[in-house]
Amino acid sequence: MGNYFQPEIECASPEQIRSWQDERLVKTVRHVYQNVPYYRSLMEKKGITPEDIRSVDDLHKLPFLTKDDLRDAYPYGLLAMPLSDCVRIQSTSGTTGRRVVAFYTQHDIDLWDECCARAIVAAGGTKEDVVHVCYGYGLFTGGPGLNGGSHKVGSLTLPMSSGNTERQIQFMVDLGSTILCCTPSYAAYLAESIHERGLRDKIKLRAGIFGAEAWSEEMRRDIQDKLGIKAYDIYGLTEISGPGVSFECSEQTGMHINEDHFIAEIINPETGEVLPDGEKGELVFTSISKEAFPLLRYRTRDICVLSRKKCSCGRTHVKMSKPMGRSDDMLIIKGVNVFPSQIETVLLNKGYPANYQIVVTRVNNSDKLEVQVEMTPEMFSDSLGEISGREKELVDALKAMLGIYADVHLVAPKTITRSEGKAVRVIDKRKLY
Ligand code: DLL
Repeated sequence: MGNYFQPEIECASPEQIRSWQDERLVKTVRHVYQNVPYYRSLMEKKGITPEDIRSVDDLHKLPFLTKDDLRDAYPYGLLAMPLSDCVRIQSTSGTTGRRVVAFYTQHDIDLWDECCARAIVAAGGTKEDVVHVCYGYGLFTGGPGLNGGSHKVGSLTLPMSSGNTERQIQFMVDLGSTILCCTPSYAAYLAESIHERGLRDKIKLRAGIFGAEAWSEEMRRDIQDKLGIKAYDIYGLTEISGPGVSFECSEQTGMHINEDHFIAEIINPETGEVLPDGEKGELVFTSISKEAFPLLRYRTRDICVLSRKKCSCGRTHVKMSKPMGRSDDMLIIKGVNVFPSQIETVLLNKGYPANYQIVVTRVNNSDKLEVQVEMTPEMFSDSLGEISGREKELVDALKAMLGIYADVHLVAPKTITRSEGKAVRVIDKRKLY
């Protein structure tokens, strides 16, 4: 238990961070080469040995690793420690293809908890806080990660898991929760439910730590206003440990990556070329402190930008922007690249709640984009003429943003299914044809 703002690490000089990275990278490469035949053969195919990797400057020589590699190697093929030294597994949801399973030694769990503790402290958390965790527990990393971080900080931890909104709100009121941890879509749903019950004055929340899915600045503002809190972003992925790979500080302008544990690169997703800081591309991570499941140059598919601009919080670790979508989330509709986040920005800017669904179909060999959007109760009481005027206004705004026509349907409040975990925003029916 303790103060997990660690200035000697989080505010270290770039030279110091670089020297940790050099040393830990060399050690990790040796570790996987010796203990993971899958890695050894990938490196041999590229004609390199651990001796070729002497510092971060040599990182580009290593092969990339993709989710397909993880699926090929399922379940034990990338394990770098004896199974008897592992104490935990976590896993991705596995909605497409085989699940990915990540292994942890006790050292790996401690490191992960520490990363989450840093995130909680950056959101103003202390041992006086009541941390309400309603990310799912179990194989998903959200619940266990924030739970471990909260313990390290010494806060009172409510391991609520997801679901049962009635009980969530009851505990929030009764136990005086001060920090809420869940997906942004569930935070929006909780905010809506708290308002409906007239309980806004009975809750003591002052901060939220929201991640695991894309959310826009507009959605942040909406949640902050409705709950009267400051909402912080947190990012991570199961393969690299879970939440806490990066987190926001009070500046709210991007997430500091824990560079003493992870090296970040941005690459051109088409060519694999490494891009300079400030350019948009695919985020690639190399974990340099993990024992059981260290990954070298893992392609996340998340598209973002890195920034080394000085941060007012004093932390020196590089910041990543909010992911602007995943390269595999991008929809190609009528030949045009469409990110769901672009649609969300238009809707929230026009005053709609973040309850929407994007449906893509193919009619007569042509793609059709439909956007179903919930109205607020006030809009719902408008006349039919006014509602169709609103639909037309949204069609125009979406055309201006995307460059293509979208069929817009305004639907009654509460029609679109609420999510307790990651929201399902896109239904691409073309995959069924
Ligand atoms: O979502 C880990 C996590 C749990 C992060 C709780 C934050 C909070 P996975 O289920 O493996 O792990 O999904 C990882 O989710 O590659 C991103 O595409 C997306 N993602 C995670 N955090 C964010 C975020 C967890 N803050 C995938 N903003 C990642 C946008 C995010 N996308």
